[in-house]
Amino acid sequence: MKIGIVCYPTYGGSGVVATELGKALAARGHQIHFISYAMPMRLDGFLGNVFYHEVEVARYPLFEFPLYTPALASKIVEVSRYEKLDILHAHYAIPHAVSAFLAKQILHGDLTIITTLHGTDITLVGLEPGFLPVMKFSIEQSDGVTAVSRFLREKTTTNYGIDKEITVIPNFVETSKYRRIQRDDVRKSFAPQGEKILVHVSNFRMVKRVTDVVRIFAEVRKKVPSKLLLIGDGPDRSMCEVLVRELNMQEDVTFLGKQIELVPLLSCSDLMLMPSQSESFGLSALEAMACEVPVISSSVGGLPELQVHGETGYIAEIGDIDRMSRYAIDLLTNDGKRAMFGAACRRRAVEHFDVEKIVDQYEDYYRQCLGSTASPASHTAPASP
Ligand code: GMT
Repeated sequence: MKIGIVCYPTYGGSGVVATELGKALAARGHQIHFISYAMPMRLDGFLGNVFYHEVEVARYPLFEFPLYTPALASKIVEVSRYEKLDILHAHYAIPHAVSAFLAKQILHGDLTIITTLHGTDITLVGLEPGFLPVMKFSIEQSDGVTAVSRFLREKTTTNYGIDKEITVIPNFVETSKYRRIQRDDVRKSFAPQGEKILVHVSNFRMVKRVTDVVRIFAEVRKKVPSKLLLIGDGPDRSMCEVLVRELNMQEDVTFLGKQIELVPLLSCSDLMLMPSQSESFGLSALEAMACEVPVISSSVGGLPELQVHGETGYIAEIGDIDRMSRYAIDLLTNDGKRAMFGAACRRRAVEHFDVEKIVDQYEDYYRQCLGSTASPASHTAPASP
């Protein structure tokens, strides 16, 4: 198949899922055309069957705001016409599903559109009165809609009153790449005295409650010699840096900023903290689980679909720093239990969320949508060996 993938290129789960999906599909012989305003973060190095089309947004003194939505629609039309796309897969509904709808109209319907809902596009941003009618409309107009968790499917149906079938296809991880490796050098550089290592990965937005991570660590550190690695960047990072200094923990907390190579960092971690206020799935928790790192998380959104309380980690109410700290101390002071949880994490990642299984589901879904839209011309190319 020839598949266009529209996504955000930035450090965030939806862009990561879109990029990893495209790469996996390309490896199966599909031709993949990424469309975005910058090169997606994980689209590193040359890959056969993968093409990248940059959306250029014209600037003009009259425009106070960049006109991304029509520029993206025009780019979709161009790529679809000249590359003869079978499918356009939009990741994150705002504004991608809107541009996709517009492009389909211009193409007289000759494009099958699939929208994947990821999280705040539904639970936060899309609910703004300024967006809601357009969101509802563009989701309903997509030929296929998927959501990354059952939670998100339910939210979409209830919040928008959408009467359309939404298929749940969970996020995934490449478990052959995301696996625990021996990196004593990395571990030693952060924890020279054999301290335990806690890790958090996010885009440091308010919903991630990164200050809770710092406060949990402050409690843990009173009982367990430990270090905290904070990976990622975003609006709340400065506030967290201030908090770390206020709590006089600079020696034990490292802000690593955005990192692409997560495996060595996750491999030397003992525990991941994800105390989010909202989380439709929690992709970075899954990546940690694949590397045998148990997770202490809040109970929100799709997190209980991902991890099993008392088996792959522990789940507590949002903001219950006390309980999360106790859970963390329990796991960090019990090596046998932590190893058992780590093994359960890996098993769960491999059995339920491995890239190959989930990409099978996307391929089936593409075929199903192509079948039901009965596009006038089929551009399907044979898969290369
Ligand atoms: O909704 C967002 O915060 C943006 C999005 C992203 O691009 O990071 O994250 C969402 O999509 C991820 C991939 O499907 C999920 O793993 C995250 O849980 C989800 N974030 C939220 O729901 C807050």
